[in-house]
Amino acid sequence: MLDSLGSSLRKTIMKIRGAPIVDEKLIKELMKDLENALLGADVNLDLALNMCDVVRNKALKDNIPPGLSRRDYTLKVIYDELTNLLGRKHDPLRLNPNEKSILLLIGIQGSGKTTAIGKLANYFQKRGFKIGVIGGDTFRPGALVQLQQNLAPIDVEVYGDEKEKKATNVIKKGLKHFEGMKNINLILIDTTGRHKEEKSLLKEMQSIAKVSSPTEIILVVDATIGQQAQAQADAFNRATPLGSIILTKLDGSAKGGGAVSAVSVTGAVIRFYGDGEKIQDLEEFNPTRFVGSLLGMGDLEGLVTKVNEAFDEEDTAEIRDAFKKGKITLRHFQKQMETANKQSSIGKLVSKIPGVSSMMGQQPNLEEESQKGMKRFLAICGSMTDEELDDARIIKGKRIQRIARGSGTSPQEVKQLLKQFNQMTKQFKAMRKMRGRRGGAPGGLPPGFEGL
Ligand SMILES: Nc1nc2c(ncn2[C@@H]2O[C@H](COP(=O)(O)OP(=O)(O)OP(=O)(O)O)[C@@H](O)[C@H]2O)c(=O)[nH]1
Ligand SMILES: [Mg+2]
Repeated sequence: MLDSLGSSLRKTIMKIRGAPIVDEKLIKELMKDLENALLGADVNLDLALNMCDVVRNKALKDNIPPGLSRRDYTLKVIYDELTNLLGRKHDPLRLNPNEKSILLLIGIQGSGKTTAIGKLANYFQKRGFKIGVIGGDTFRPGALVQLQQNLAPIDVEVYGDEKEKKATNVIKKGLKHFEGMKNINLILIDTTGRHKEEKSLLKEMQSIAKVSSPTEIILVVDATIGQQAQAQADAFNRATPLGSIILTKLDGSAKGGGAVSAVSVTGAVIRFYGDGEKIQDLEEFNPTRFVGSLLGMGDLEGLVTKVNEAFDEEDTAEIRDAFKKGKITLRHFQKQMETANKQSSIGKLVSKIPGVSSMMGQQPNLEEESQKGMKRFLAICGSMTDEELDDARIIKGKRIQRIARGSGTSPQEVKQLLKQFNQMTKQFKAMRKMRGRRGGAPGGLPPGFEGL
């Protein structure tokens, strides 16, 4: 997968590892290699240059915690920035097995729709779903036979009607056919590959979506087109903000890096990628894992953990110090949340923080709600200036409006967060006083605040 990009990136990593010292000269040289690797994979010039600038600046200018080498830190920065470039978050497709889900696949001619139907059927069958497939491609002769052949190995029923020439009619009939089957809980709809460009494709998509009410519309994009994938993803995003993307043919594409970064820059969600013609050649798209495999992560993984821990320790020391002085700010909370966000059992962690679960407008122990609340909290803090994070008292009037706009929340939500932050700092101060009197360890302090 993405062999040439992977191997040139790995060469850059080896160079850093083998260099006697990591200085400005070496970093400059490495950034040239990195730039060439990215441009060679058809990553957009501005994106590639911007990423190299960020790496250069961080590698040379950031303060590195004691005990960590500039070499290790530089490697970690490259890993982080590549992950940013290739997709910020892992957003897997989770379907409710207790409902009948419908996935509608669309895409221009030859993008890999029919193959992807087989792959998705296999993927979800392995996860316990009972699947029905509708052959909505009424255009290409033999389309139905191809679909049936694709699905034969996994014993999935395909509904089709070769006499029917109107796609919407076949789909309506197919849905009716599966409607009566109580055990079917996932219907996959293949569509016609008549379209060579986005406009006519999106028009057809809208008419099919009208008759099928899909749970999700998935645009299938051929990764061999490299950064041209951006135009498709953009047009699709505008037409259906709730859709997602499958990138295909990443195995055979020298331009795969360009396609992945181009789609990622549009903010579209990439759910899966195809890396072969066979039914099992489908992978969930997880940016960190994806970059990990590009870099030959095995040995980098330990390094990433080490660097994260070094920074977390520094943050914790700073927060401990602030607590001792009774000067907790929103910035400290932001840091703690970011750390908690990286960990897996967020719900449990968050519910341990006194006042935080209510601060984020949620029921304790509801993991999904916690994540939403945490995201909202981080979005609000992310729209504050340094000055505001350091002193929440100045956040009033116009500042509240600006923060709400910047974070996609309402002024009420910002006010709510501020109000609860105030209550929480009071609670902390009270705890500090009590400890001062009793001299014992407090119970129920948040993660990172224990042992203060
Ligand atoms: N190497 C590789 N080939 C793929 C992948 N996905 C699809 N293909 C191949 O791409 C070609 C087109 O795939 P189809 O699934 O028929 O594409 P389609 O979008 O249904 O095509 P139309 O219905 O004609 O629009 C076939 O030869 C597939 O085997 C992939 O991930 N890797
Ligand atoms: Mg097809």
